[in-house]
This record gives sequence, C-alpha cells and structure tokens, in this order.
Amino acid sequence: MGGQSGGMVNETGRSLEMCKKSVQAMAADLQEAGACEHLESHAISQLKKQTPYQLEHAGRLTHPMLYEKGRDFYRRIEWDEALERISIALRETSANDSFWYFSGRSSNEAGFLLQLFARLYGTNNVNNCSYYCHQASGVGLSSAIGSGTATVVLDDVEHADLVFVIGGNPPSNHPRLMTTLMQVKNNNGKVVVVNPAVEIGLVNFKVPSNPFSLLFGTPIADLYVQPHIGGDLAMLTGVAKAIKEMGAEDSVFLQSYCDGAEQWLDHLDAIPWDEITMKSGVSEGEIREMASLYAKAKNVIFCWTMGITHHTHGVQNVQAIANLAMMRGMLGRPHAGLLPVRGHSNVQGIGSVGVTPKLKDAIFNALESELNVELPTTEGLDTLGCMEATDRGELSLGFCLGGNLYGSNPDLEFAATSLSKLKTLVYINTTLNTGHAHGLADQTIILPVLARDEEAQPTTQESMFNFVRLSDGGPRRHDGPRSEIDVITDIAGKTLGTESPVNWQAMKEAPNIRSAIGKTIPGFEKIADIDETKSEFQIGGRTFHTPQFSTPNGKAQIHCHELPELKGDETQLRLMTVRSEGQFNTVVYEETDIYRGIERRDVILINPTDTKRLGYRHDQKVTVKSPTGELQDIRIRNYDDIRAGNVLMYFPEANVLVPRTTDPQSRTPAFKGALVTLHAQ
Ligand SMILES: Nc1nc2c(c(=O)[nH]1)N[C@H]1C(S)=C(S)[C@@H](COP(=O)(O)OP(=O)(O)OC[C@H]3O[C@@H](n4cnc5c(=O)[nH]c(N)nc54)[C@H](O)[C@@H]3O)O[C@H]1N2
Ligand SMILES: Nc1nc2c(c(=O)[nH]1)N[C@H]1C(S)=C(S)[C@@H](COP(=O)(O)OP(=O)(O)OC[C@H]3O[C@@H](n4cnc5c(=O)[nH]c(N)nc54)[C@H](O)[C@@H]3O)O[C@H]1N2
Ligand SMILES: [Mo]
Repeated sequence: MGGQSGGMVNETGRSLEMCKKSVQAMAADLQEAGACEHLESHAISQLKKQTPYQLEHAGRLTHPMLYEKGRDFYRRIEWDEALERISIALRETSANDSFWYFSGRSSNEAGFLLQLFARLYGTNNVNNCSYYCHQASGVGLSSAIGSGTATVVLDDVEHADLVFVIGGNPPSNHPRLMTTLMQVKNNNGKVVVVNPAVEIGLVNFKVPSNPFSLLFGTPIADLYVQPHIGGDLAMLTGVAKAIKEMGAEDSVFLQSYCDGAEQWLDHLDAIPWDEITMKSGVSEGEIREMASLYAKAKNVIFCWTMGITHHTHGVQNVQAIANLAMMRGMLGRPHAGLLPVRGHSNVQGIGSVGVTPKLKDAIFNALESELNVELPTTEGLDTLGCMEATDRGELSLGFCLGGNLYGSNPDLEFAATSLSKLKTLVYINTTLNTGHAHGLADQTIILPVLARDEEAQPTTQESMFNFVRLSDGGPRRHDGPRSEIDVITDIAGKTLGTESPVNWQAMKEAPNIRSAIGKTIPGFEKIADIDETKSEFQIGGRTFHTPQFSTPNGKAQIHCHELPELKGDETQLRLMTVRSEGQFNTVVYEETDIYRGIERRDVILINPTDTKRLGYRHDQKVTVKSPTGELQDIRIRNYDDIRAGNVLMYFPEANVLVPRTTDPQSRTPAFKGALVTLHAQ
C-alpha cells in the first residue's frame, strides 16, 4: 500500500537501506521540546556564538517566537498574535518587496500552496534551495534534452554495466545508492569514480543489509580518478576526445538524434591534449583508461552531485556529461542515461509544483484558467538575487518555509547584513539553526511546525526518479507545532481575505490541494485521485526510454565549451566546502566525520606535501583567508587522500570564506570553487 512507502521501499517495491541520516533526522525530530526555553534563556549575543550542533540540540520548537530589533532575547508569543503580525506585515508590504524561500523537505502540498499564495499576493520572488544545489543540473539537462531531471528509473541503474559517479560522496550522503552500486558490481558491472578526494566508502563500502559486505566490505570503484577541483569539464572533454580518437562514437545516434554533433566533434579534434591535462590535472593515460572502459560498456549511467554543480561552470559541467552520454548513444533507451543524485528529500517535488521564480507556461496558464485569476508576470528573483536585492534595501519582507537561508549562503557576513535590513522575516522551522541567531530582521518570527512524518494527513513527495509517493504522516511528538498546510492556509486566508479566488479554508484538506495540483501541474494528473487509488505513479514525459526528447525538434542538443582555467597560483589552495558524515546540510548531528576519520570540524584537510611546501605542520592552528573572509584557529589535518593543491573544509562553518561568485547560467554559487591562503597565527 502506498502509505508504507514514505522512504523504506523503493519504486520497484524492494525494501531499502534504512539510512543512518533518516534515523538521525528522526531522532532529531524526536528530541525533547526545549528550543523555546533555549531562546528565552540565551541572549542573541550568546546564540551567535553557538555552533550548529548546539543550536540543533536545543530541541524542538513548540511555540511561536518573536525577536524585535534592539532587544536582547526572543520571546514567546501566542499563535494568534504571530499570525496577526505576519498578516499585517504582508498587507503593509508591496508584494514585490517580499521574497519567499523554500527548503526541500516540505511536501508537494505545502510547497504548491505557499507558492500559490505568494503569486496571488503578487510576487514571483519565489525560489527554493535548489539554486544552491542542483539548479545547474536542471538548467544543463533542460538545455540538452528539454527536461531537467533524471532520464532513468531505478531499474535502469540496476541493469547498468558501467556507472560513473562524479563529484559526490554517496556513502555518506546517498547510502541507498550504494546498495544499487553493489548490485551493479554483483552483476559484474563496473564503477568509475571522479573526485579530487578519495572518499573511502567509494573504495570499499559496508552495505548494512548484507552480512558479508558488512564484515568485509564491497569493493566499489574499479577506477578512481582524482582531478583538481574544477577540472571535470576539461577531463570530460578529454574522455570524449579519446572516444573520438578510438572511433568508438555512435555516429548513427549522433546524426539521427542529436543537434550540434558535427561542430562538437571538430571542436574535440582542435583541443590539444596538453590543454586538457593541464586544466583537469588528469593524465592522458588515465583519461584514455576511462574512455576505454566507457567504449567497452553497453549500458552506462552517469550520476553526479555537488562536485559538478557547485562551480561557476556548473551548467557546462552537466552539459559535458550529457554530451558524453550522447556520444555513445547512452540516452533515450533503457538501462542507460543521466542521473543527477538529488539533495533534499522533496526538493524535486517542490520545484515540480511551481516553487520557481518563473512558472512553466503550462502551469501559469492552467492556474490562471482554473482559478480565474491574473498571476504576476514580473521577473522573479533567484535565491542569491533575493539576498542581494535585500542588501540593496529593495526588499523588506522575507518568508522562509524550512531550511536555513542564512547558513546555506556564501559569504556569511554579507548574508547576516543583508537579512538585518528586512523589516519582517518569518521562519517556519522544526528546530533551531544558525539563521535564527544571525539572520535577524527588525521583527523576526519563528513558527514551529510538524515534521512531514508527524502530519495528521497523508502528503506526497517526488523521488529523484520522478516517482510520486504518498506518505501516511504519523502521530505528533509534541504539542505546539502545527502542520505546514495549516499555517500557510491561515496566513493566506488572513492576508487575502474572503475576496481571494482560493478558498483557503477548503485547502486545509490535503485532497483538495491534490485536486488543484492534478489540474494544474503537467504530469501530476494522477495525484488528484491518489487518495482513492493509493496508486503512486511515475511522472510522464521525463524518463527517456526512446530517443525522442522534450526539445522543440525532439533532438538532444550538444554544447561546445571552452575549457576553464584551473583556479589559483602556488600560494593559493583550491577549497571545496563539503558535508561530513553526521550532518544534514547546516544541521550538525555529530561533530565527528566517521568516514574521513576526522574528529572535529574546525579543520582544513590538506595534502601533506602542501603542508610541508607552505611551511606548516600537522595540527598547527592557522588562519585561513579568502578574499571574502577569514577563519581563525583552524587546525591543519594532513590528509593523504586529497589531491595536492586542493583542500577541504566543512560547510556551513566555512561559508564565511566562500565568495558570492555564481555560475552565470544557473546562478548557483561556486561552493566548491573558492581560493584560500594559510597564515601562521
Ligand atoms: N548525510 C547527509 N546526506 C545528505 C546531505 C547531508 O548534508 N548529509 N545533504 C543532501 C543534499 S541537500 C545534497 S545536495 C546532497 C549532497 O551530496 P554530495 O554532493 O555528495 O555532497 P558534498 O559533501 O557537497 O560532496 C561533494 C563531493 O564532491 C567532491 N568534489 C568537490 N569538488 C569537486 C570537483 O570539482 N569535482 C569533482 N569531481 N568532485 C568534487 C568532494 O570531494 C565530495 O566528495 O546530499 C544530500 N544528502
Ligand atoms: N559552502 C557550502 N554551502 C552550501 C552547500 C555546500 O555544499 N557548501 N550546499 C548547498 C546545498 S546543496 C543546499 S541544499 C543548501 C541547504 O539549504 P537549506 O535547505 O536552506 O538548509 P538545511 O540546513 O537543509 O535546513 C535545515 C533546517 O530545516 C528545518 N527543517 C527540517 N525539517 C523540516 C520540515 O519538515 N519542515 C520545516 N518547515 N522545516 C524543517 C530545520 O529547522 C533545520 O534547522 O545549502 C547550500 N549551501
Ligand atoms: Mo542540496
């Protein structure tokens, strides 16, 4: 039955690994209430000194809390007062002076409702955390195949005989994918990993559900390639060049189903090998080895994560992966294709149901005709765009459904200053995070909500394989938090009044929201009667098992790229800011990084040759500086597993150092593309 499948059963019905992170997240939601007492008993100046770990462990939020500028403390307020204050602030604000940020944990229903409210209120400044995450995948894939998500289903990956895992750390961040990779290996398939750091779980992984693997581990990577940070585009281009030189391309596929192939093949011929090796940091021999594995394989899946998207050339990276897939006809048929490995549990669904600045034409038209309204046509701002407009004093009200907008930003000092210029900031959260301490407006209101598995009504979410699931929800663990749907409908009803074309009271019933989604979101028609049918479904038009793509002429598009220079000189180190085992984004559950064997977070992982070359020693405390900011008292951790010239620090603490430089096409910050220097202290 549908309701069982909130996450433990996959699309093919088999039971999945219970990932440790779900357990940690559940344990976090199970926490004692305590966050409100914590806010009442700690002055803002004290809260600002607390770590993400300390704030998260303060417990669950149970009461609406208010902070007013000039005060030292947050104070408790009643729900009525909180909702009234928010609705007054909204009515006093001109719609385009507001922004609406969504994280990716909320349900499709809550996401759809809140974006609809924001548009009827009058703005398109609606965006989600994907602008800091997979936006480059969405933009890159849409430019290549006309659809922005995975082209495959889980069954395809299980039948692959070669999987490329590029720029990700799935043992820690996507443990369920590891079970699939183990299956691929059991079928004599191969795995190629591309990562500047050797992530131990990608060399050998202990699959919890398999006793043999749990004891001895399962070898994963057949080939582990370590480019420099930012070197993937050059490396991928090199693999394509090698395939061309081997004559291993699928000319029929390129000619029949792709646009731009001829020009691209000429472009590959013209790029010299030494440019490729210099700009990637990967030798010609290794690139040819990758090409040779690729040429031998019949069913190939390319998956990637933030090592690909968090760059100023993130979209180009994704296009280069798509080019490589097209080159050997690994698109538009079963058991082969492209798989961006997703971030938040429902970030894809949130995007599908309209949480984007620009609505797809079909959604826009359907909403206007179904609701008999006119929606705003102004150009909405992306996430960093909202932060920058706020900093310029152009926006005065922010509304955040989940997440930690402050903590997920590059350039944290800027982020705090920007948010402090708002008149009103509303946070809808389950637990405390650094945003509640540093991201403060004239009036900051925190509303406590139920986690998705505590919802009284079933809600839906979308998997990275474009599959819509229905989750049962479950019993609430605390008195006090309300459901996101309740909170949104209350605020919308109070603000837009009885004139509103939407009956917000009726929208408190999730089936009514689903009925509206079914009528307005293409591919989601079956959601309208999922309450009766209980039948979860695959969204149409996204999985490509035939070479007919969603582009205007049905062909896939190949893109040519200039290869970006590797960043930095010998005095600088290329910095990637990444997650550890034991955190979920800005929420830190454990300070220890079990996989990398690092016991604390105020560290910089650096190749011992760099430590020596720069005149430092292991465990020395240094100041790390970038043009954006600096962090003192950072301990050097000699780490053989990172490619020399590159360093690793933990997100979100290291965001002080990350500049606001973005990929011009996707507006994703280069969270993996900072340059830093070390200084003795
Ligand atoms: N446990 C846990 N699970 C999570 C999350 C979490 O915080 N904790 N977050 C969720 C979210 S929102 C997301 S988006 C995903 C993130 O999943 P990942 O993308 O796996 O997360 P990151 O820690 O950002 O890891 C990036 C990986 O890319 C590598 N890398 C960095 N720069 C480059 C580069 O230039 N090229 C290449 N090839 N590799 C590079 C790093 O060494 C690291 O292994 O995980 C999701 N799952
Ligand atoms: N330097 C650097 N910066 C990065 C990244 C990086 O790799 N490096 N990664 C980027 C990426 S990929 C992402 S996705 C963003 C993450 O950006 P966000 O999604 O904004 O941040 P999270 O840390 O996931 O949000 C955590 C908060 O969500 C709330 N929460 C949890 N569950 C629920 C729920 O069910 N409902 C509600 N309403 N709230 C809930 C909790 O209060 C918690 O404090 O950060 C980005 N920033
Ligand atoms: Mo993400």
